[in-house]
Amino acid sequence: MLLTNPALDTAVATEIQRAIQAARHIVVIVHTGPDGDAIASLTAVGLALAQWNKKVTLLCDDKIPERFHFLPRATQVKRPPIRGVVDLVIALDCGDEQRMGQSFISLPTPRPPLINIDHHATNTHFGQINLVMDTAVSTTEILYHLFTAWGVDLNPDIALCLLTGLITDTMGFRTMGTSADTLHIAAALVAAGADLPTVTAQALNLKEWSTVQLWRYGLNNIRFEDGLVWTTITHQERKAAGHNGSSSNGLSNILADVDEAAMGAVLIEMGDGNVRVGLRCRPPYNVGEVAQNLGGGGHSLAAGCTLPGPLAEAEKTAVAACKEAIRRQQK
Ligand SMILES: [Mn+2]
Repeated sequence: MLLTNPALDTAVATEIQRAIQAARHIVVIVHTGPDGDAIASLTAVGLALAQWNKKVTLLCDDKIPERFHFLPRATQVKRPPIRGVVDLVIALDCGDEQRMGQSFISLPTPRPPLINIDHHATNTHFGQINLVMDTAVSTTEILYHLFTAWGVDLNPDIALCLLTGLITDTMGFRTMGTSADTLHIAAALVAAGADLPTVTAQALNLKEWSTVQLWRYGLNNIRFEDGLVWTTITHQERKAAGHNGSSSNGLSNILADVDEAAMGAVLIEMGDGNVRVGLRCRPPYNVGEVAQNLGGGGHSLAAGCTLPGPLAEAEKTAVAACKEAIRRQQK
């Protein structure tokens, strides 16, 4: 069962195929702090281009977390800089050039032509060829349509990668964009040999010990007032947890899922003194607006911003903004 998506621009799909066929060495890049969709897109393209006997380098600034090592080729992902002549670059799951970090900056100059394949609505179309489909729930969904159009053999390894992107970006088919199409594609991938329980266990359920430690500190400081559940994590606590990055790794979702609450917020004090604020809510509330008013951005149900320290001041600002948004909605 193969599905064809009327939204796929077949002219662009052909243009990309020609560019790949003409290139000898192709570098494929995903964003810093790669998530399941990014890693799975990277390995899927690596496997597909191997079918065309291309020399491919998979590149990412950051280490691939161990729970994603079940994906074929995940342990072969290199970190910049790369050596040798590069004919073509493919960026996956990146809304803009900066998301690629050093992997892009350190490319040999003059820079090789760039193909941009992504599903973020805010994509800046930074490539020479751009395939941006914001109706796709994941970058691997776009790749599914591309591979089908190109006649790539959807073997169990490739199906496993594509399903992993679908599962991670929809949090197991639970997000708003999940449609009948999403489920049809997932069914096709399972039929092609992808093991759904493995993907769910590895990409969705497993978490690092440092994440649970971070949550421990966060849950210990938790507050609930006027519809807002929030918490703060100091830089010292973050360090003690062994946590890298600025994400709460899902804690903000847990807070926003408190039945009696309207919004959830996690404030993490970073090493430079700034405070990273992660905001989540359920309809009809809108944290996108709150984040935007505080100089950040995101979607209506998931957004974030960075506020200057100290932590107590940032907390006052963010909490007041969230409570105000809740009050306005409840009027
Ligand atoms: Mn994605």
